[in-house]
Parts: sequence; C-alpha cells; structure tokens
Amino acid sequence: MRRILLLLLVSCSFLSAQWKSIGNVDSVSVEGNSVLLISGTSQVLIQVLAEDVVRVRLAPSGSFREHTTPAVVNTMSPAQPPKVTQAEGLVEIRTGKGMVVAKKNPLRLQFLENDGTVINEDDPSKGMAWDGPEIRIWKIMPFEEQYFGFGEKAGRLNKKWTHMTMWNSDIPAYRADTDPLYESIPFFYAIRDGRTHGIFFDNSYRSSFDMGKASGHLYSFGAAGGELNYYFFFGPTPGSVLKRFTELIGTMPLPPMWSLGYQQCRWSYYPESRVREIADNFRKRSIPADVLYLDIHYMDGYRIFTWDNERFPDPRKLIHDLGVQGFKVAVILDPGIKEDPDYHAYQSGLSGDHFLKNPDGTVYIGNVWPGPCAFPDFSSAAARTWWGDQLKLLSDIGIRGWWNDMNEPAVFNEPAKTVPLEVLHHDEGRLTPHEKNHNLYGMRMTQATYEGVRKLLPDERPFVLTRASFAGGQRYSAAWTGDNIASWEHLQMSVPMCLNLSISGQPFVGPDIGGFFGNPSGELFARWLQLGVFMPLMRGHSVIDATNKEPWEYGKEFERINRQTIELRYRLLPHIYNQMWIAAETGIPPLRPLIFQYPGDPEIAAREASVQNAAMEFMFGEDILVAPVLWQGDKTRSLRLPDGVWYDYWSGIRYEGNQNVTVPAPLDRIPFFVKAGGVIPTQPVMQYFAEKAVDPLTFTIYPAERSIKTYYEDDGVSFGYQEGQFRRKTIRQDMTGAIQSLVFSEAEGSYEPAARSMIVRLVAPQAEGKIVGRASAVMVGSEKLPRVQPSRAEAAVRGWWVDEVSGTTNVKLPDLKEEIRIVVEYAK
Ligand code: MIG
Repeated sequence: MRRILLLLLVSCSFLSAQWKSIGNVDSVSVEGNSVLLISGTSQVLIQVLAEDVVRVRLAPSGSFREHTTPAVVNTMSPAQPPKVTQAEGLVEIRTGKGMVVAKKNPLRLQFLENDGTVINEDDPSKGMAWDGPEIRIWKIMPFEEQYFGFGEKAGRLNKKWTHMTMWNSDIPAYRADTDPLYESIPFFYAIRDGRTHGIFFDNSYRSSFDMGKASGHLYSFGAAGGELNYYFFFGPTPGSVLKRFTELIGTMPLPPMWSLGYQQCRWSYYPESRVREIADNFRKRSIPADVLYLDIHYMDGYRIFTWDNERFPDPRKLIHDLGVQGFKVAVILDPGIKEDPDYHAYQSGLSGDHFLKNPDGTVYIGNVWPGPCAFPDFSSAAARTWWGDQLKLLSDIGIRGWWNDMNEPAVFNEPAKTVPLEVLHHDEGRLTPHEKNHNLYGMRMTQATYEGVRKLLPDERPFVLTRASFAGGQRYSAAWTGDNIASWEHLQMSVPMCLNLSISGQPFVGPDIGGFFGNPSGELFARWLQLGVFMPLMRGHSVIDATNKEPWEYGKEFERINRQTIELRYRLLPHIYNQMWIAAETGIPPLRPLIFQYPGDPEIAAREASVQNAAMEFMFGEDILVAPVLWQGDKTRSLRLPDGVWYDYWSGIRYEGNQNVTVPAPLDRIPFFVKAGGVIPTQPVMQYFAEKAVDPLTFTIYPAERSIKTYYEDDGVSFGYQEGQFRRKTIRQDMTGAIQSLVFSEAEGSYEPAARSMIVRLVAPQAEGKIVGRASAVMVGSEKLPRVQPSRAEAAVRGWWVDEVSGTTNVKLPDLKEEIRIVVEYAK
C-alpha cells in the first residue's frame, strides 16, 4: 500500500513538470551588438560578443537577472558589429565567423556556418523552456556528434549517452559512474566531422546535462534556478573554442616552478619527527621532491590556523629546517571553523560577521572534523579578506602551499551532506540562498586563499590546491581529483578525468598518485608515478589507514624505478614549465586528448568516441604524445599514432604517423613520442627546484623540414615576468637535403640566467629505420666548431660530438642572449 502511494506521488510530481516553451516572437529590436526578441511576457536576448562568440539569455517573465556567476571576468566586443537582417518569419544575425538564425514562430535558434551548414539547433518542439524557477533547453543531437569537457567527471572521455549533474559533492571512493563529483564546470565541446563548437552554461545552481540519455536524438541542459544563459563558441577547432572560453573566464596564472616538482602527501604525516624522516628519506635516497604536506593532524583539534603543540612543538623551526633541505611545506585548510568561544578564528569570524547564516539570522552550524563548525561566507569580500588575513599565522612561519579541502562544502550532517539550500550567502550584497552559491563555494574559498597569500607574500606566486571549484577556478588554484582508489581501474579512470578537466579551462590537474584508498602493488604504484610525470600536478597521497605509499616503500627494484621516474620529471621540468606558460598565456593546457589536437582525424575521432580508458593516449603540449601503461602485467604498449612523423623518446626510432604501433614498455619506462619538429628543453636532474643552476640547458631537436618553437624561462617564483623579467627565444629549424640549420633568436626580455652552457642534441635524420646521415661539420655563425671526443664533452666549452649508438649530434656552446646560428652538414 505504501509503495503504491509512493509510486503515485512520484508519478504525480513527474507529471507536474509543466515545461512551458518559448512561443512566437511578437517584436524584434536591434541595439548595437544585441538582438532582443519579445514573445508575450518573455524575452530572449542574443548578444554577439565576438565574430565567433554569441551569448543567449532567456527571461521567462521579461526581466534578465543582473548577475549570473563569478565565472566570467572579462568582457568582449566584436571588432565589427553583427549584420542583422529580418525576413519572413526569421531574424538572421551574421557574426563574422558564423550565423545565428532565430525562427520566430515559435522562437527557435539555429547556429550555422557561413556557408549555411547548420551546426547546432534548438529542438523544434521544446527549445528553451521553463517550469517555475527551473529552466532548460533542448537541442538536436546529431548522430555523429560527440561531447567532451564537462569539467571533473569520471568515466569515459566521450560523454555522449550520459546524464550528468553539476553539484559539488564529496564522494569518497567514487566509481566510473559516480556523478556528480567535487567540481562543476558546465562547459562542453561538440565535435562532429572534424568541426567543433562549444557551449558554456553560465549557471551555478544545481544543473544537469542530458547528452542523449533521455532521448536518442536530443540533448538538453538546464538548472533548478537562475538564468538560462549560455555562451556559444563557433570554433571550428577545440583550441579556438577553449581560447575564447578562457578569454572570458581567465587563464591560470603562471604557477611557481617548485609546484611542478614532485609533491608528497599523506593523511597525515605527524608528529614532526615523522615529517623529518620523510624529508630525510627523499634526500638520503636521492629521490627528488619539492613539496611535503601536512594533513589535518597538524592542528589543535582540527582548528584551522592552529598547531597541535605536542605533535609540532616548533613548526617555525621545522619548516625552516625543511626549507634548508629544499622542501616547501603545504598545509590543509578546511572551511569549517570550530564553534568554540575560546578559539581565535571563531571569535574574529563571529565578531566580523563572516559566517554563513540561517534565514532566521543565526549562524549556520554544521558538523565536520572539529565537531560543530561555522562556515566562512566566502561570497563576501570582507569575509574573504578576513580569511586571507588569518593565513598570516601560517605564511609568517614559512608555509608556502595552501591545500583547500572539504570545500564542496562537505558537511557530515545527513541527508544533505552539505549546507542546507536555504542558508543565506552574502553574495556580494545580494543575499541569496545556498542553492545559488553551493557550486561556487569552493572557488570562492580558493579566491580568498589566493588573494590572501598574494597580499601577504606579494613577491611570490602562490600555490593553492583545491578539491572543489567552478568554471574560472583556475584563476586561483590547481585541482586534484579527490578520493580515488588504489586499483588499475582508477589508474585508467584518472586519464580521461584529468583530460576533460584540463580542456575545461583547468590546466593544473592531477590524481592522487598510487590511489588514495587501499594499498597499491609496487607495479601499480610505479605505473601511476610514471603517468604522473605527464600530469601537471604530480602528487602522491594516501588515506589514513593505508600502508605507506612513498616511492621507496615497494622494495629496492621499485625504488630504483621510481627514482628514475621522478628524475625524468625533473629533467623535463623546463619543457613542462613551458607548457604551463603556454596555458597561462593562451588557455591551451598541456594535457589534451588526441581529439583536441586532431579533431579532423576520423580514426582518432572514432577511437576517442568509444575507446576504453585503459587504451588512452594523450598529448602533453603539441609535441609529446604519451601512451601510459595502464594494465597490470603489460610490458608493451599498442597505440595509434596520428598524422605526422613521430620519434620514440626512448629508442629514438622514427615512425610514420597514421598507423598503429606496438612499442616496448618495460616496468621502468612510460612510452612517449615526440613529433618531428619538436624541440624539448631539459635540465640536469636535481633534487628540488633551484637546487643548482640549470647548466647545461639542453634542447633536443627532432628533425623536420621546418619548425618554429618558442622557449620561455624566468626565475620561476616571482611576478617579475610581468615586468619583462623573462627570457624568450624563438627556435627555428630547417632541414634541406643534408643541411640542417638552427636559429636561436636573440632573447627577448630582461631575465638573465647565470652563465651556463647550452647543448643542442640533434636527433639523427632517419629513413626506413636507418640513420641516413652523420654530422660531418658544424658551423656556429661563420666559425667552424671544433669536434671533441665524447669523453671530453663535459669539460669542453665549445664543441660537437656524435653519440655513436644513436647517431645524435651534440653541439655544446655557451648559452647567450644574442642570436645563435648553427648549421650542421650530414655526410651520407
Ligand atoms: O573527510 O583531510 O580528499 O585528500 O586526506 C576526509 C583528510 C577529509 C579528504 C581529502 C583527502 C584528505 C582527507 N580529507
């Protein structure tokens, strides 16, 4: 009986969904870059922001909301005003790179290429609709179209046929089909026949995307409240979509270079003797590392901004000593402030009115680690400043990493497990319910943290790491993918998860290496660490009750392998840093799915649409293709090489693209390939960032008929680069017959690294699996460079030599600010 009643109730509430779709257009008005369409009491506003960006807004009752979310921070306006023409039953808006056609009866939008091809269109029957506060749009889902992005989502790369919710949630030990997760980025790419467009749904309420799960020929997105407000990016490539998206929401600031080193965490390293032991082990075993973390046990009863005096009697001294050993220390910061009248942060937060409040005006209290807690209202500028000021207690004693956890926000109280929807947020003076602010809480916490640290340490780049965030969060913080599991499946899942997050505007990402829950085998840990070399964030972490997961915990052989893996990371740091610089400048991240870079390759498109996670390959920058080993026991790796010519990094073997290859993948190696024309800068292994000067700086050059690359460098820590203190060189390579010429342009910028050598390693030209030429003469400018014995190379200041086995030509010179021209002649 109760069941039947329940069923009845459920079906009634389903039937009560009364979607009202927008109807016929009564009038049209054009003003500047905007077209306003009026339909009864409803309005639709189409704004052309650029020749390839259009914003669409719906106001069911006729008034647009003043504010949407803090995601978009930049304005855009088109160089040319759009051309608007009206014809029988429709309005046509030409934006430059495309066209929007608004059909009037009823109002439905189409997005077209200039040649008239429809690339996106509202569903003729439903279109834009509302039901009370809920809003939703249905669009036609072409059979060939695939969908990527959507921020932090587990499961396959391609999100077609899935239903996803955006509601920041703490789900420990999530699975491939768990949704939602910690972070919400309501943005996606639609790729069809090599053509891409993108949509950003700028709404912070609980939203959902149904990409063909409810219907086989429609997709839809909508939210429980707020405005139906989306940005349409015409593309036509994924890169052009992402560039525009990040123009609106901002790019990641350049991170401190030490945050790209290896980071070691666990829940929790304590007391201080254990922290020192971990630090000593890294140095004693010569395993490079830059950052150590303190998880929740460093605090006095989990009170943020305090120390447990027994476990950490002298944190300043500890951090100082670790600093001498080359470590930066990061601490966890949870938002919950213990409700304790004797606790300074509770007192000052309360007296400053910085906490979230119930509708009746009392402070909202929820349970987290410290017990009952108040929660800072990060949506108020004053509260953010208050939070930032508290960080002084930590920055003063040397803390340099700021780990923001539990900021979905996670609350232990059932059933919501978060702040109740009606709790009020300041919302910059608007006083709005949690419902609107929930998905923004994490991002605003990182904003408070980032801006606080910026103020306290004005000459250093902050490093903030977060679990929860929203579109635009990359402006303040890196992100990790939460509480995963030490299993092969989770290793596999971490690849598409980080790729989608990366192309959603957040370049600085990585999973807990080794898996958070459970105990990995030596093999699983080693493979995960290898994948970590090509994750912008390379951090090992572990839950409280698991075995130790430091790189030396799996026996001698794995210790050797893991050391070698982390050494590879440190060798590649100049390259990794360059890729992060590109992301900071252009929005294009290091981590990219193959389809992001090769959207027009039908084989790649087909593979990425359906591929199992374990078979994933990905790009790290435009020149490195990574094929991680993600299956237990595998000692070879099969993959498809996209168009072009590729060199196996390990063997130097040259491969033509557009074919499937199988390469060796012994336990101590992650297969990766460099594209012909690629220039990979590397440095000598060091135990931590700036342990010593980068000398020599090595450029490995993979031959191609012609390529032009940029090399960027600065001090890695300050904001001096914003005042021109950087060094930037263009590297041009040409290969004509048996002559290879290289030009390292004169350096731009005022940054002067210490005097050092530069080694140019020229991978030998090959044909049909054989080296076709060995260098016979090397000219630098107009001088003939002396040939030196390989055994004398290290002592030589200027000279060249050939590595007998690989045929690689090495050219060693003092690294200069001035232009350097090198010409190599090859003998047959
Ligand atoms: O409720 O601080 O995801 O990385 O170690 C668990 C303890 C709270 C969750 C984080 C995890 C961290 C843990 N935290």
